[in-house]
Amino acid sequence: MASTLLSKESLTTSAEALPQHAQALLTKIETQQAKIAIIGMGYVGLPLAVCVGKVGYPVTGLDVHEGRIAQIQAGDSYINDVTSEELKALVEAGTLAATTDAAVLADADIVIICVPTPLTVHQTPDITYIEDSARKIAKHLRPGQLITLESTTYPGTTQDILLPLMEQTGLKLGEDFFLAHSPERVDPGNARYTTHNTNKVLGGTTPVCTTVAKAFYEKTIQHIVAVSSPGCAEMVKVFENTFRAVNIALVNELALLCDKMGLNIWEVVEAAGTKPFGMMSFYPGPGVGGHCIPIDPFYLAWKAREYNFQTRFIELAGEINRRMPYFVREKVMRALGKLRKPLYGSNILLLGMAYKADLGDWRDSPAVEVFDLLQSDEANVTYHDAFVPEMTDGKGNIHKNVPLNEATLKAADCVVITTAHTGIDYDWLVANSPVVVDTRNAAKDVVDNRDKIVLL
Ligand code: SAJ
Repeated sequence: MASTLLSKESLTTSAEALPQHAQALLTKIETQQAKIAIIGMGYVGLPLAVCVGKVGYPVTGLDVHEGRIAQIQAGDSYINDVTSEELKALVEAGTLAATTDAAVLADADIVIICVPTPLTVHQTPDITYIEDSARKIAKHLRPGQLITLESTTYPGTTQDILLPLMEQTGLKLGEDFFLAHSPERVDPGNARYTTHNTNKVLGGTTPVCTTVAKAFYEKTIQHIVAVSSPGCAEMVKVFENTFRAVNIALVNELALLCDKMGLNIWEVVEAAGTKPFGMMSFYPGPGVGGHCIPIDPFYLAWKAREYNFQTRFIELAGEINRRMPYFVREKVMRALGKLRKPLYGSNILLLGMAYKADLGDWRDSPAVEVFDLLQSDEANVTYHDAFVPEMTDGKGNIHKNVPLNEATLKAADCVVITTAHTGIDYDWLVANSPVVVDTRNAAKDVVDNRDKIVLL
């Protein structure tokens, strides 16, 4: 596979300069004898395990959830981007195994950390999963091992948190063990860009570490981009997602302004998108969900405060994006008002609970926040999402997916499109609904009954 070297000093000059354990590990990598362990069998770790297994490396998935381990062992995929067929084939071939037992780390030549990095209730980084994984690795650390952190985190995590835990074992960085950061770039549900063909950034804590990490990742992923340090690699990832969060917030702010000016933000964005250069299209919505965009920028904002630096773009973007569910509630109130109906006691059907189209992940979804807000105004709220059989609202109450049919539409005083799932007949939906608040412009191709559609 190919690779780009963005910094000449990031690699050693030649093979003979490599310490013995590095040379031994390179040989295992080249001959596909290297045993891989991946900690965290989620939407990053499981696709990576399958990708690595397909190349021919023996790979063991490690997770704390017994149920996930059982599903992997049964060849039953719980991740959209991994088919049960490909998973089962690797398990039955003995290439891919799964366990909750961290003792397997002692036998691994390469350990990859793919655990969640959420925020605490106070919007500060929660790296307890990374620290827990690092302690398990350190406990079993032996000469000849490469450790790479893929979880998205603030610049400095690999250098300041992982490295000391490994060095406490007495083993020497760059001689006995090798450490790098290589941020995951998984886009759940994206059939075009997969783990295998998405360019992969990596930065080793020493040039030897980069050399070893690059040798492995090149075997698995089409294109590697080597940078000068793990801190640079960590910053690359949070920059990518901050770029996205800020631009989504910009278009959300313009949606709020266009609402006041009587302009159609969707028309504005579509027309601006015809500019063939210097423009990138983002779309307004009911808020920003998922485990990346609403979270990653705040890892950077938190770290920046250590340098007495206020990341105002990040704070403002977060403020605007968090405001959008409230704007949706206002649009629903105004739509009902036109029908002389109060929000109180009205029947509201939300169409879509997932945080983005055509997948079932509803955690951190803005649709849940819209659901909670409308419930708090004592509307009778139900939802339909074929990808989400049930969900838990902000108060911990469980709600089941209701069928989407003429009866449920007729029973509704207002339908709110919160996720733009494909496969829905929006012409039929609008024709059979009293009014539709469309927060995603999902019904953009509907011609008849346009007067029933209220756009964000
Ligand atoms: N959203 C908008 N307007 C937009 C784009 C997204 O409101 O123009 C909303 C989505 O509805 C969703 C949230 O933002 O609620 C996040 O959407 P996303 O498309 O960014 O999807 P994610 O969260 O799955 O982001 C992943 C990220 N991948 C990694 O972190 C490796 C992100 O970096 C990718 O850019 C993104 O997929 C992608 O491009 O789809």
